[in-house]
Amino acid sequence: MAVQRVRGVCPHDCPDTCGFVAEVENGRIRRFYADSEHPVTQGWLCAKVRPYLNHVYHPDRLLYPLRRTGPKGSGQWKRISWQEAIAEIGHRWREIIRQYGSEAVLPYSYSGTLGLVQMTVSSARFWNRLGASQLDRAICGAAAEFAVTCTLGVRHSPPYHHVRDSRLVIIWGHNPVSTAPHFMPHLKDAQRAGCKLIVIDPRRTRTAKGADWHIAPKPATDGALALGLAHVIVREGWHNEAWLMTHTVGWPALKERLAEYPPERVAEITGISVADIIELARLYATTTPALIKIADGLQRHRNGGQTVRAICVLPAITGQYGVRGGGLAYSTSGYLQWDDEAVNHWSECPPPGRWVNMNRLGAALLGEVTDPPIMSLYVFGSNPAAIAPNAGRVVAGLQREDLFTVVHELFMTDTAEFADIVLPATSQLEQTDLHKAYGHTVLGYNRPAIAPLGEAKSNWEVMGLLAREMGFTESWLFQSPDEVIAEVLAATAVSNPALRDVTLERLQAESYIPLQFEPEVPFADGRFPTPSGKVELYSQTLADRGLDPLPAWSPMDDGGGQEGATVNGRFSPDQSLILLSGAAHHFVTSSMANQPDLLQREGEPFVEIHPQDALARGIQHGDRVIVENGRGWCELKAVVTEDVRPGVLASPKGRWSKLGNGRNINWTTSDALGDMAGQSTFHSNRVWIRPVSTE
Ligand SMILES: Nc1nc2c(c(=O)[nH]1)N[C@H]1C(S)=C(S)[C@@H](COP(=O)(O)OP(=O)(O)OC[C@H]3O[C@@H](n4cnc5c(=O)[nH]c(N)nc54)[C@H](O)[C@@H]3O)O[C@H]1N2
Ligand SMILES: Nc1nc2c(c(=O)[nH]1)N[C@H]1C(S)=C(S)[C@@H](COP(=O)(O)OP(=O)(O)OC[C@H]3O[C@@H](n4cnc5c(=O)[nH]c(N)nc54)[C@H](O)[C@@H]3O)O[C@H]1N2
Ligand code: SF4
Ligand SMILES: [Mo]
Repeated sequence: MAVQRVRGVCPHDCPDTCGFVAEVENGRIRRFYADSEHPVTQGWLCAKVRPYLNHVYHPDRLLYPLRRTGPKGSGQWKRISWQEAIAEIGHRWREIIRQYGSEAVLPYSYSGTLGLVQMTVSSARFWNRLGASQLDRAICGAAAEFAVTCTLGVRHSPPYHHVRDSRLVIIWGHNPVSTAPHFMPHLKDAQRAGCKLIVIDPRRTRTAKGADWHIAPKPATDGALALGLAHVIVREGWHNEAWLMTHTVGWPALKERLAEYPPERVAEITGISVADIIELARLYATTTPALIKIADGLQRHRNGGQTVRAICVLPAITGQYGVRGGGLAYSTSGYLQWDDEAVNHWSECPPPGRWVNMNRLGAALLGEVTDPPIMSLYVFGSNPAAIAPNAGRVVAGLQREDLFTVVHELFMTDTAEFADIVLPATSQLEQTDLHKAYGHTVLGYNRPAIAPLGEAKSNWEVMGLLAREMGFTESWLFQSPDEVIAEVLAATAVSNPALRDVTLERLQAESYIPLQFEPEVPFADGRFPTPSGKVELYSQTLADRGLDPLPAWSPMDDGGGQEGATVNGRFSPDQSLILLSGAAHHFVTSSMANQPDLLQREGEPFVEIHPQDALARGIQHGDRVIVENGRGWCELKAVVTEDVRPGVLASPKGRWSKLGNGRNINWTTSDALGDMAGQSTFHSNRVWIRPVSTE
């Protein structure tokens, strides 16, 4: 039989949204590789997705629906049919809805796939029609998205290759070697042509190792650093007063505010010397074009929104917005927003249910959300027991005997272990979808390469089964994936000219369609779609919400949850450290963290600690250590290294608790919300660390 080449798109939470090719023979994929014709992927995939066939054909793939037969979490299951599974879900939901109302059902999904059909529409239409609780999807970048939108009006970002025109790049709390790898070849070329790279991160990341200058501030002090740089720039007269007068609102007020951030004070807050602050300000203001590149890790702090606001100030005071090779690179999401009504069909649904912040899952399940309480949880495309903050509370919530939990998954994850019903999900190679990206503007169509393995079904297919079971009849609940794509494309094209000649048929024929947006350099036309039409250094939107309308810095303020601690004596404030848990190089959060080959490359779960901090606690390289606070604890291997600054620990996110000793780093992280948009605050995490041997 002939070999078929099928093009697809990487579904994972990554700005690169690569194109790939699967070669299929007799219904099985023989080869899988990067598409050399995809303009961003350019023929290579990252370390995580290169061995993707091991993921898709993993012997642990869930292939049939399962019903729990023992106590929750006991791992006792019985295979059932899809018909039985759906009937049981319907039966339980009808009972719950009769007694508590439909808001007692909470769908929980996030970034297992970023596709239009399998994520966006699958987490909208059916649940809206049901009148379920709405999930506030604030776990990742909510504060930065809000802060950037308040300040600049929209999330527009230059194409990766524009960095070739930069003379200076500041990568700020972002680790693209691991998290946006296809940016790197362009940056490397720029560096070879003389561009200087500065990385600001408390940890010497893979990205920082390739920098000319690595600056390691204390965590959550970047807002002060940014305002300190602005202070110096203005004091030295390196700012662009004319640009500020024309393109911004609130410059006089901000200028006054900057007086509060002299380098001496900022040095105290950040742990960066006065001389370094002045030198950084000088380099940034006098080497142009200068690009500042951020992502979301930076703002996963209690003060994360204001941190991003402060950083947004810098390209404004130097007049760098709209300059090719300069400005701010954050996200391209704002270029293409799917038509809200076509995605949601709000107008044909009951009024939206109350909002539940996904960062508060544990608390919500344990009684924070009442009237009605959450009586059923439906999880898909996410692994909250491993990835949500304050995991001890999440797991306690999942253990509730009276909670009816359904998990739709490819694998028996930490979360699926607590389900009443487990449903098998298709992988990207078995489903249809359309992907926009947050790092570029190439639209990609994913065609299934193979039939679903076992009895696996896609998210959208299950939504149709559930809709029928619940007695719904609206045709938009039962469209094929291609029909969903065609409807949303057509509706979005009405207001977005870039989509005018993009059709399903073209996508099917061409697979990848690079979209063109004007101007190519963000804000080169001087237009900022804020209420004032200018860069809002002073934001009335923030003032209206009772937030500080000017950028500011406040301390991060996590107490380590000691309030609930039973081991008080252990937690003396001066012994505490701040634990950062950013991206692992070989996983996408918890996706792929069950792949033997990738697990081997990542090594056993570890925590990095500075030699000084290790010495003070009697910790040696390679020791088993307990990382703990009032919220919980987990056991890791100590890596003693100067790659983290004193006072800081680093341990990558994404580990499956069940593949270790039952707990991962999120047993310590905080479920407090940040200063803007209900943001998660994973990195504002005060912990204590000790060798396992000491009690
Ligand atoms: N390989 C890989 N790629 C991924 C992911 C993954 O898990 N693995 N996850 C994907 C997802 S969901 C996302 S949202 C993106 C995130 O992409 P990034 O934001 O690039 O990744 P993070 O590692 O979360 O955070 C970046 C850096 O922020 C630093 N940081 C934390 N707190 C502070 C601070 O206060 N100040 C400063 N200056 N730096 C700080 C951390 O040390 C970390 O190195 O990556 C995506 N890509
Ligand atoms: N400590 C700490 N924790 C963090 C973070 C941090 O910085 N530190 N970062 C947070 C961030 S930024 C994010 S975005 C979240 C990400 O957390 P999640 O959104 O939960 O992402 P993943 O861990 O990748 O888990 C996705 C799950 O979806 C499943 N899946 C994949 N495709 C499909 C599909 O088509 N259908 C179904 N039904 N399932 C599918 C996968 O098998 C996987 O188990 O993690 C957060 N957790
Ligand atoms: S995870 Fe990112 S870099 Fe890796 S294949 Fe997917 S889109 Fe490309
Ligand atoms: Mo994320």
